[in-house]
Amino acid sequence: MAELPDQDECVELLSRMCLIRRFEEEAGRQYQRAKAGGFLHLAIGEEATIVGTTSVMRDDDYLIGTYRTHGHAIARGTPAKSVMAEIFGRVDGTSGGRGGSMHIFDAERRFMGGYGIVGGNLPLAAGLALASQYREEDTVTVCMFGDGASNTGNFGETMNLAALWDLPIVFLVENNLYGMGTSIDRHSAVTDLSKKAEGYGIGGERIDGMDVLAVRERVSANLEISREEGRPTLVEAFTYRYRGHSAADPEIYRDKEEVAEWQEKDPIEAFIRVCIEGGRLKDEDVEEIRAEADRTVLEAVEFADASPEPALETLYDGLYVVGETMGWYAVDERSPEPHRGEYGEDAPAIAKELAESGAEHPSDQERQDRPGVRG
Ligand SMILES: Cc1ncc(C[n+]2csc(CCOP(=O)(O)OP(=O)(O)O)c2C)c(N)n1
Ligand SMILES: [Mg+2]
Repeated sequence: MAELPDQDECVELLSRMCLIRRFEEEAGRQYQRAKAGGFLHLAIGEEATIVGTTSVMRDDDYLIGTYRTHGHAIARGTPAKSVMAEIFGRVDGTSGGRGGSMHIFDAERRFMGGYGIVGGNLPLAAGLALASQYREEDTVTVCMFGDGASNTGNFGETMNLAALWDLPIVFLVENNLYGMGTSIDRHSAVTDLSKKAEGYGIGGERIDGMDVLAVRERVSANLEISREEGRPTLVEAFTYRYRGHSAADPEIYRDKEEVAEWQEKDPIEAFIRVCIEGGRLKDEDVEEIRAEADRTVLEAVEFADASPEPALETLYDGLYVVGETMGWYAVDERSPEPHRGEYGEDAPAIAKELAESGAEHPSDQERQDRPGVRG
């Protein structure tokens, strides 16, 4: 059993977990009220894995996650109101309202997103760690991803390079037993994910992701290995999401008993028990922590609601590639030279003009007439 930290640390850990839980519940409620567009993936049940990990990271370490990362940003210190405003698609959101729930990002706190492509954050994590190595900094990148992501080509490619180049990364698998509606024994040939990178030279260990203290202890040890020895490590944390994959999941792939069984091991309730038994917290402290989380989240909703939507004329700001891509587009039809709108200050204006002139698919003849189209 991991050692119980001092009272301040216990308050901090519980406060973060309660804030994330309350935030996620409210985000789900607001989604039902059509306050957010796109998808919404909640991490209720996974709080100990998230908070245990971030609580032992240094401020200058990097964290990168998936599309289920409202809590990761909050755990890293991003204000709840900025995360809520992003979910609402408002200008005061972490990505100016352009990313939404799946693309929370906070470079200042080194939370590097927020990605919708399953496994897409793995090679990016390698890039972050390579940057640390290149600059001779002793920062470590923590890359969190799901059990499902361990089946992607990116997983193998990233493990190989990370091991080959001795990159300081802790790969942290949030094994919640499902990739969408597919259980791990139906989606992964090797179900012990701590062993899945062994063939690439990266050993791993399994931990109880519902126990915040166990997560802290083992992630801390792995961070030190990656930092001191300059090499990748892998941790598989067993956790569980109580809600469906996304807000649009009817959950026909698991029964209610299974969910209830995991709820018995609730990471917040379990930690409260340990803190009370260990004399670190009293019932009143717990009540106050919950009330504070409630206040913060309700303020976050108010803030998000009052924040304006991005102005229409900013629609094309921040786009990297514009021009013909604003209408129909196929890679093999383009010539190698730069295209209209891909350079110069007039790019946003051209993009707007093209979009306004209609994005409908052109006729075959029009396609043939376009410059660079091979007959
Ligand atoms: C490359 C890619 N393939 C498929 C999808 C559709 N998709 C979204 S989430 C998901 C499951 C991922 O499960 P897991 O990695 O276990 O993460 P979890 O949702 O359980 O946190 C899939 C298949 C996608 N977003 N990206
Ligand atoms: Mg999963």
